[in-house]
Amino acid sequence: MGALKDKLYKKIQEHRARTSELIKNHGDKVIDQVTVAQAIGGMRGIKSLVTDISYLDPFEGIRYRGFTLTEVLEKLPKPQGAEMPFVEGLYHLLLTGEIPTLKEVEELMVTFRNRRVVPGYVCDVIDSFPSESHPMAILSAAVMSLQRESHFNIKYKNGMGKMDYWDATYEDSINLLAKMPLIGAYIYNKLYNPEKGHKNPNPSLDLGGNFAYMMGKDAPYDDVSRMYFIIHADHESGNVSAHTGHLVASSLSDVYYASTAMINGLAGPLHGLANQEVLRWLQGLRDKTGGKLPSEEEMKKYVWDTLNSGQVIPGYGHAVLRKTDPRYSVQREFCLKHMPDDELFKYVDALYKVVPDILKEHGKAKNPWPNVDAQSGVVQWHYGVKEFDFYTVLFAIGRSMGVLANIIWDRALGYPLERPKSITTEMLEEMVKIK
Ligand code: NMX
Ligand code: MLT
Repeated sequence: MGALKDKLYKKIQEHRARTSELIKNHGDKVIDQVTVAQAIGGMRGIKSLVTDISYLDPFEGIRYRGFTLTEVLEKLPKPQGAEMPFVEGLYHLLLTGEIPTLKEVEELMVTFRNRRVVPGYVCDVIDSFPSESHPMAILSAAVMSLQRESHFNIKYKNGMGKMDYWDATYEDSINLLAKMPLIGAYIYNKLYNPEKGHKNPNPSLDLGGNFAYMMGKDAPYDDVSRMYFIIHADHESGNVSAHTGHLVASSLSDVYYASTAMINGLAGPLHGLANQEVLRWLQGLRDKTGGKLPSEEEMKKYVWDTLNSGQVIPGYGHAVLRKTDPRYSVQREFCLKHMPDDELFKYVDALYKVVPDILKEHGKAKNPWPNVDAQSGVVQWHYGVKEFDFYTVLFAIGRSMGVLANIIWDRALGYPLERPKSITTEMLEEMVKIK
């Protein structure tokens, strides 16, 4: 076993006893109740999933393994001269709960590098898509095509024991994570950069640095990539992408099936696709004002027009958060440092001053504050990635880390097939005695 897998195995053994104790001696304890509104309303707020990879507090925002984003960015080892940490270090943290040493990160980097070759048939799948296809559809198909590489499936067919499921899943997860950024860059270059074409990976670079290199971008886009992958990695396990990945994997579908499902869930405009919607919406505002920064009144009108036409304000609101998303704040800090005069950043900043009050007055959204997507596309745009259909692919690369870490732990702890119970409307009416 490698050092990371050894460490993970020890953590798994310790943790199994805790889960067994909870089920065996406290299995009947009630931890939540379900209302009619929750059953009809997307199960919002029901405590019915257990994960230790991350936890989302409505007012504080995300903590990865107990660390806030600010702490994660401060404590994880960084490449020399970089502002943002190694993405590989985050995966170590998500899996084990421990901040890795530089040596541990370097070992994981070597493991990733050794496994990042993307088979030619994956490139053929990507190349076969018509150029107007959405990058998320291409990513989904590319990851799906890798399914034949699954170790889990081979071992399962050969009678692998349940206690070993996590091990084969770990191997699959490293193989997939190592390839995801390369697949993303390949899709970008094929769709938007065909004359420059595909670049081979640079073996001396870390995951974030190599992604920037393969996208054909100079510094600080390497730090932008590290920041982007890290802040999008996980948001506890109830969000659509993480939950979908977990649900599909619970039937013992391998990580390629589960990650494809995660990607498909992320591609909706109420979830990950909101980052491209924000840019589309901002462009609409810019077009309306002929390219000049709109006045406060013009902005307010644009926001109200959007709401009155029955659309949502992309990048605002959240199912759990009840304050400004710290992922928005991390990116805002980056913008203030690196691109304070960027035109679109000024739009985003100006909107922050008007949108929350309007959403409060509108009276529907429970959270009037911006989420991660309000800010993320603007950073990409500034560094020349202007094809906003591509932004959710970046989200998906980051999110794979959280989803895969969760699936490994699901299997290590023997979480069963997920299968909630549904009831009919008539049963509900009977329960509340409407009829
Ligand atoms: N603009 C306009 N209306 C909104 C917004 C918004 N940004 N956010 C919520 N609402 C409406 C929502 O559509 C619902 O209306 P109705 O009763 O007519 O169905 C009402 O307010 C209550 O919704 P909430 O309970 O506040 O939010 P919910 O948990 O259902 O949905 C989102 C959460 C994130 C789907 C919602 O806030 C939204 O649509 N935001 C805009 C899209 C977006 O930015 N998504 C990205 C979220 C983060 N991510 O990366 O996934
Ligand atoms: C996420 O990152 O998954 C989104 O903020 C959505 C969520 O947490 O529900």
